[in-house]
Amino acid sequence: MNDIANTEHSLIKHKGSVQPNSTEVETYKDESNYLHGTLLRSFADPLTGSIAEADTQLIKFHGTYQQDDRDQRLIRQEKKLEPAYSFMIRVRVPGGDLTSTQWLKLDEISDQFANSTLKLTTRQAVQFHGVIKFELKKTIQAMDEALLDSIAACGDVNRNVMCTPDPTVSPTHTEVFKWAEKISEHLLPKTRAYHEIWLDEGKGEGKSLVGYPKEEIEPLYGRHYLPRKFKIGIAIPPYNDADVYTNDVGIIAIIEHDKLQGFNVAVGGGMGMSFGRDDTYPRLATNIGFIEPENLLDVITRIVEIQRDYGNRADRKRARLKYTIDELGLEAFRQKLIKRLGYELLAERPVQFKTSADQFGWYKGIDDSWHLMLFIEHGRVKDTAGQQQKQALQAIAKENICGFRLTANQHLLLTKIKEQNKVKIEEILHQYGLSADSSQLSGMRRNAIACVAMNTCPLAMAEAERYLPELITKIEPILKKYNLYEDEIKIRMTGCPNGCGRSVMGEIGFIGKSLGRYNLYLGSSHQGDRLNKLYKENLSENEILSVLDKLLGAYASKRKMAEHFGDFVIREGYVSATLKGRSFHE
Ligand code: SRM
Ligand code: SF4
Repeated sequence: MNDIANTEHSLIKHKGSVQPNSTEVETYKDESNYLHGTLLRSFADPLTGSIAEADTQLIKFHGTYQQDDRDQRLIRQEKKLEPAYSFMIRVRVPGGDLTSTQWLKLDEISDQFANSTLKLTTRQAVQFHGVIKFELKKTIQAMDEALLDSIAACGDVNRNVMCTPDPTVSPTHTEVFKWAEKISEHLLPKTRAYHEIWLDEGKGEGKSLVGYPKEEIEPLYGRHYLPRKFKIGIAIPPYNDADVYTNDVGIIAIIEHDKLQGFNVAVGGGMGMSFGRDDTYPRLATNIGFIEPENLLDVITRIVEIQRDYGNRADRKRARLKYTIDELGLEAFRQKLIKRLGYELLAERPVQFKTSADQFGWYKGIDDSWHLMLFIEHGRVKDTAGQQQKQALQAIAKENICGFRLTANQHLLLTKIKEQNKVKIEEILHQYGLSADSSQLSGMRRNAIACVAMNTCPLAMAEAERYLPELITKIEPILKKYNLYEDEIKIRMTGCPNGCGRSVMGEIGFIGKSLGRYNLYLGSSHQGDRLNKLYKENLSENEILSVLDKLLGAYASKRKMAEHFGDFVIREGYVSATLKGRSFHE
């Protein structure tokens, strides 16, 4: 296991790693003058690389987090230096859709202001890590030049809206994707704080408004915004690559005879929980009915309003919509929604999901253009000695011959490629040590997700992104031994139970307990409509390998035809099926 993973120093607590309670966060929002806070004063302070405590919470609404390099904590503490503060910026990319020009700009920014990597996230966004306080504004202005922003990419508001980046890209898929953009725009905060602070909008450089303006500037969110983050995803069956049921609101597009009929709406998904608190749990969104396209924004707005009015503002650990719904009762929630809408929801339409995985390699779309799904390990675009992924993608973007679609599985789909440009793309990939063909990789590696965790995430208890590739390398001989190398088995790892890598939706899920120790969860469905369940606790690497050897051996010898691993472990009784969030801990 990684040396860094075995050192204790990164677990030292720091300003920013201790989460403020609900009352504090509600007060910060209340006193922020609609997200202005004292950010300008914080940036002007030349004596520290950090910002004021209240501003660390407010800056999230602007898409930015204060972090410190956890690998350096102990060394700096011993030298009596302040932690190595820097900022993570999350770019808002509804549906993960970027042009070549935008990709080039993001690539340039990562070299100029960040740590020369791009992190493609599990919500189809892009993150920069390692931006210093004094260059935050320049970074956000550079993003703006490419028509990109980070408004509401974090904070107690609606986050990046996900949407299936379907490889076949039919006109109906484009129509559905447009809804992701519309929803994202519709639910953006209306305050001009972002434009004033970062883009110098208004008179004078980023001048804050004095006192509260008379007019209501947040008609939907109000001065206190939502009790907690809010997430929306859209899936287009049979693909559930947006892991639609893990969202506060999951929208499932119903397409019949190539025409968009409307959407099933599911509410109350969320992956986070806290160890030691069984009243926190992951939950999948529950279907509440079908709606026609013209009602989508209305329905979503009313759901947000209910969460705004009934969500728990006293306990941030139980503030997500999933708890609001479980507290009210699903039927009571539905009735409240119908009352606010003034019309009924129709009966949900039958839906069949086939997979939540990405489909790698070349695909032909209906408009004679091609799409290429590229494997990016845990979404970290970087150059290494063997593979210069970052340079390759930069070279492809410079050719301006395709679009860039980020996937919720942290991979990258190059879209709308003309037949004659396929060779060019293959050549560029080859030149930088890459291949368009991911079939050499094990099915498990292609189906792996890991959250960022160390060294930037302040909440990580264990490694994830820096460790899962190495762990899979050690599992692969076991897969080969049982002839399972090609099998698509979803494996996911997070460095803590917050669930950023949606590990409770892994057929094999790992959640970090402490450095080098993980809980093992089994039994999620391959198509993403069932949570997994705790199987073994606090395992070391050797224990993980030994447990997986037994499980995979049994799977290879006893599975039924085409039976997925997640279904097998339930049928064989290794774990019971988690049928609803509240029974996750049973
Ligand atoms: Fe997350 C907090 C990274 C997707 C649930 N998440 C964090 C922070 C910002 C840590 C913090 O609060 O200081 C992490 C920053 C790490 C870093 O250094 O970059 C972080 N989350 C990520 C990303 C980058 C993981 C990744 O490797 O891709 C994902 C960015 C998504 C995006 O573009 O918006 C990311 N986070 C998720 C998901 C998955 C999803 O949305 O599909 C979840 C589970 C779904 C859900 O929200 O229920 C998720 N993140 C959390 C939570 C727990 C929320 C809860 O309700 O309990 C936290 C902690 C919190 O909010 O207090 C958190
Ligand atoms: Fe950090 Fe935990 Fe999210 Fe991983 S799951 S990025 S460790 S908050």
